[in-house]
Amino acid sequence: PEPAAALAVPQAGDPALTLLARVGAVDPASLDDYRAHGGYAALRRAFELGPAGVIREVSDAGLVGRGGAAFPTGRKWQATASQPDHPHYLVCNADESEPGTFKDRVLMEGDPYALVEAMTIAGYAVGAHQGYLYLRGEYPRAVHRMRHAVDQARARGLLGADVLGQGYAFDIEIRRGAGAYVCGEETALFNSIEGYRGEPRSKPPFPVEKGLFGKPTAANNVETLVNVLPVLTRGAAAYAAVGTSLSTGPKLFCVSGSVARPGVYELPFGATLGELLTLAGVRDGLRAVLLGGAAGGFVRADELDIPLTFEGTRDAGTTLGSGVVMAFDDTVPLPRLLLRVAEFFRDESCGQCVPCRVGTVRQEEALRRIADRTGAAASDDIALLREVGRALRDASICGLGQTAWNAVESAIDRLGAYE
Ligand code: L3W
Ligand code: SF4
Repeated sequence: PEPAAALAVPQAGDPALTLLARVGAVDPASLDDYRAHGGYAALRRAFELGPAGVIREVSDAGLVGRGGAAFPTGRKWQATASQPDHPHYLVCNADESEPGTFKDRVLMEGDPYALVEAMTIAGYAVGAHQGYLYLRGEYPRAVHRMRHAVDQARARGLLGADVLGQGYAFDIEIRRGAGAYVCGEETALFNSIEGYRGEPRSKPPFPVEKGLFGKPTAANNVETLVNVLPVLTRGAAAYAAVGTSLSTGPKLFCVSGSVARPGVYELPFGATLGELLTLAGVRDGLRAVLLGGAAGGFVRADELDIPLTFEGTRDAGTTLGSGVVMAFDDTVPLPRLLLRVAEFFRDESCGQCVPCRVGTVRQEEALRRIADRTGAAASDDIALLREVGRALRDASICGLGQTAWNAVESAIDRLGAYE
């Protein structure tokens, strides 16, 4: 049977969609069906434009990364392509592990050839001949479908020594993760591929200069890469006309929690949080919404007019992250929920740096003391949480430690969690 995540795509097959248009409408096992649904038009266009032309289109489209940090994709590709050191690599980060994120899974399971085509275009643009798809280990169906798609593409001359007879060599190797959240951090992911422990490296140097095997590497999220297809088939201007001037194009949102219709929703950037929740059938008694996942932050039920853009959420003092929208009604015990978030970070910390290794433990201890207490939180535990949170944010090596206090802080300051 199809997994819940794929079945839960509420608008599958809707021709008005861009990223989800083929999901549910195309046979994910059939390269011919993919082509019959417009597949490989973008790669042909890429060969017409040449690598520099592709990067120009992606830059002009205003495409920014969909993994959470919104870094401009064109700038990343240009920086990789211009490195004198060789070989260059293309890495697709499909280690989708942020709690509440399941959009990349739906793309890979429902439209796997789209990712193969998009990775080929990205590799061509940055001058790579080898791409790696680092796929979350807990996604066996996505692994199966992506493997099949890569094999079929290779058998039909769409990967390999001479892609589409254009004299460009490119191939894709799939690597499975082993369940560590931190391996979604790009440099930990490189270490994992190289056979080392999945521990993040200090940045800079950025991967565009020294990435996988110490070579120039463009690392992009699945959804980011799939966006390159409409950028090329529709053109940069048409793509950039969707959304806002700073957040262009369509975005996938992963809606879960206290809603009638959880699933992956595709909307143009700029819709409000309230509009999205109405589509998903928000239930009565909404208390809070967690945006951006465990690494993100809570907003209140009276803040649903926040625009779902990178700049809109930032201006509202929160984050869009990778597109997580988790709704909580007033039956959810907030102290227990925050304790669960803290347990997650303590569990997933790689232990390499002290602020995170120790800080995530101290944070969990304080939240457990608070959760186990029946009355109001002791102010000294809140003060301790703030002190630990500051150290986590300021001194951790990677995003895991830097964001481990975000949700707790927002629950205290925005929701008045312990008042
Ligand atoms: C060249 C520079 N490249 C930055 C590159 C950098 C990376 C990208 C973003 O992710 C986010 C966080 C959460 N020259 C560069 C440069 N780059 N400066 O741009 O970099 P950075 O460091 O801002 O972010 P990051 O460490 O890659 C942290 C979000 O990720 N997050 C979500 C995780 C989960 C998922 C998922 O499950 N799919 O994404 C967790 O923290 O929002 O903003 O490529 O190399 N000067
Ligand atoms: Fe490891 Fe945490 Fe330090 Fe990141 S912040 S390197 S996960 S210990």
